[in-house]
Amino acid sequence: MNTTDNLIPRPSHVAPQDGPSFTLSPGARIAAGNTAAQIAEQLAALLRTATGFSLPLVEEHRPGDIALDLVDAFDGGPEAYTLTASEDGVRLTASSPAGLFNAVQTLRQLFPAAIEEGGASEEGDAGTWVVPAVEILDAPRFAYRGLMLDVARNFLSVKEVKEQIDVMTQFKFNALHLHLTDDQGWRIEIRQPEENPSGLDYAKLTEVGGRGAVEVATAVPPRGNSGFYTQQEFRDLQAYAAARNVVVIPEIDLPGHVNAALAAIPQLNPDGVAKDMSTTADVGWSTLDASLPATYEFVAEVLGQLAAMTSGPYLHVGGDEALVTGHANYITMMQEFARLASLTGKTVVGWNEFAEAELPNGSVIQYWFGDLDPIVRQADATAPTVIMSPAANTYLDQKYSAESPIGLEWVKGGPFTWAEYYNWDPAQGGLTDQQILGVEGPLWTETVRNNQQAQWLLYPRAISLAEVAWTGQELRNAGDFRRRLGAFGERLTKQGVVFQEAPDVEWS
Ligand code: TNX
Repeated sequence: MNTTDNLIPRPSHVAPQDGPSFTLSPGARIAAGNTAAQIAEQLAALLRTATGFSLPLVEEHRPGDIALDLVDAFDGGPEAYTLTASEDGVRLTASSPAGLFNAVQTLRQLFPAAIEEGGASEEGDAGTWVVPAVEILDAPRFAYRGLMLDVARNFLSVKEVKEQIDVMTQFKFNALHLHLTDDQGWRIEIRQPEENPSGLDYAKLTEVGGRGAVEVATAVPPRGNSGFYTQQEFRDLQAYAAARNVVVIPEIDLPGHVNAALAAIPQLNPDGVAKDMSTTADVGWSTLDASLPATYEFVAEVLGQLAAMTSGPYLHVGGDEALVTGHANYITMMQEFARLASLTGKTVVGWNEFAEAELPNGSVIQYWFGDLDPIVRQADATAPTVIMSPAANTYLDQKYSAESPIGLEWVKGGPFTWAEYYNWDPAQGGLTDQQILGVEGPLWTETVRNNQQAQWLLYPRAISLAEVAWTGQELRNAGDFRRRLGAFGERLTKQGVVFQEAPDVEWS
């Protein structure tokens, strides 16, 4: 029988009960009020596929059912939940759909691994679907638990990104940062505005920039995929994510990493001549020009449209590796870009370099490398404004070992396995939990060409990050995590998820 101690991420309180376990029977129903119906339907869909039971949605529960309850007050915030399972039924409670969604992910892991199998099973399987008797009380350590996909170097279609969302959400990730623009590609439609003083042709961003991609000899195939999202597709993607408790954070990388824009729009160049598109994986060689009025007009328009099509509260303005931008120009531009971004009503996010500029109140700093001290000093002491992505603990694009066929290897301290991404505390260098919004693992895609390759770099390391972001430091233990990771292998395999079979893990 499945046990209660294989859960990932590990919940705050798990109390196995002595009484008889719960068995999902062919006549079971899923009970949920109106506001929880969407989550209940997702649970029903998952269970129907594996069990072949009809599992109708109903309003009132009776013994033998799974009940989802939205309640008013709740300790632990909107994402907290309780789960109780006994012979009588399963009951999930939370104060928000997000909390119920989390509860459903936990319940999924309490069923036997066969629950992950597509294709309804035989009738003789009634009796298989047993959940151990348990009481769980759970809440996340951090509000923001994210992954980043670099769709600029290598484009991933809406369908591919949705598949990534399907996998990440079972680990209670709730944020997906999309790196939409870079030197090699521009991935988001920007429409021609009515007010256009400098006569910029915004359609060229995707006409020219959307056709680009990176090219790296060791990648398979060497050239990345090109493409872009229409505004409609971007909205559709966010709706899909939101239904799964995932907020999308779009990034326009500024003022460096902008060659695709410089190639699309000649007026962004001081000589008025469009650059050529580039496929090199080099970084830090392009920049916007601080003295051109078109620069600010362009950024205001792009961020304005991006904010209008973004349902979440964040806009990411990049700010990393502006190595050919003079310092004063960098500060001038980043300050103005951050101001323009906050004028849209969104919370501004940027890579840690941008913290050198004067930022709107409440701006979020994504720490990835360098001196943490100034970030700690600048971080709001009372509000969570730091996302922790230290490269040596979170960079999912790095090789697992020198033999890894794909991945980069510039981050010092490697090789990077599930253990390096598990054994660290986001509250470091004087940062407190109160100052930390959360944790994010970026997947740069210089060497990634499809979802299978992406998954291989992501898993199992992203699972480490999920537990770092969710579970209190005092409850984390690498040895115990390794055991649970091994037990999870069977589920990943049944889901068809590609993962690196870390040699120090006993995979089921
Ligand atoms: C640095 S990390 C970058 C990216 C590259 C990555 C490769 C960061 C904020 N910028 O432009 O893709 O290295 O690992």
